[in-house]
Amino acid sequence: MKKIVFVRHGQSEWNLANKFTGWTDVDLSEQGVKEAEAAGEILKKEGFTFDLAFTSYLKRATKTLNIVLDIMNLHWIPVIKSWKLNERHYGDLQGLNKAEMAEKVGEEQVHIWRRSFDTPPPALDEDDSRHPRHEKKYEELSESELPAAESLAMTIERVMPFWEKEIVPKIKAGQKIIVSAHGNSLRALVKHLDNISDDEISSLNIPTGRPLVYEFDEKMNVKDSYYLGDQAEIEAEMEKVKDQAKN
Ligand code: DG2
Repeated sequence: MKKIVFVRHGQSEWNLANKFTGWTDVDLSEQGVKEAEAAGEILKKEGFTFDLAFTSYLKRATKTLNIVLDIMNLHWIPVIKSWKLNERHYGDLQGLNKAEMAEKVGEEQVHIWRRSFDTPPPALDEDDSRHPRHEKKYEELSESELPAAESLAMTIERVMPFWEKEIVPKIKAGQKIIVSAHGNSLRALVKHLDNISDDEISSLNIPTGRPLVYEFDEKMNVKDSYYLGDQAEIEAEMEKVKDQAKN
């Protein structure tokens, strides 16, 4: 049976502070570290093992992966990092509090910024120090690849070719893979795998630190998908993500 495990990083400092994060490279919170540990423990308990791991360039995802692999005694497996698995770039919203913004501009506007399919948030100026062109780790990106703000549709345009080219062939070759990424880069993947429409995807929310397993048949059709862990807790965590901008 071909499988892959996705995990959204554990709670970050800015998830805790309820701030739009995007490409801001914030650390895990104390709770986030615990969530990553719990993810490693449940994967171990359920008998999972991995040959290869993928993650983004952002430390909340790479650290989550390190913690999971360490707990599973798999710290030695190859890890492929790519900016293509980074969170959706939240543009000029990065650093702003989601609930405070809802008070200021209304919940509906914040919902559009967070969950609309193809409306990007306000863009960063090129000379803004938060723009990725000022960061060494994004030196490899071409002018057209450097985002100043991304919608989910724009995120899909970079995540999906990476999925098809770098990840799918390795699943087909029988490798057991874990991907540690972000709320919206994972929503891009889940949208594709579950064939979710552009409208329906707005109601999908991914909790932090919960392993999400996809099983495939020989032709890479999805056979099953499920979160590991207490299902009622996971549902409640998804609701919390959904309501993050509510006061
Ligand atoms: C969150 C997602 O990204 O936020 O960028 O603020 O998964 O890296 O914590 P993550 C951010 P929402 O789209 O759920 O508001």
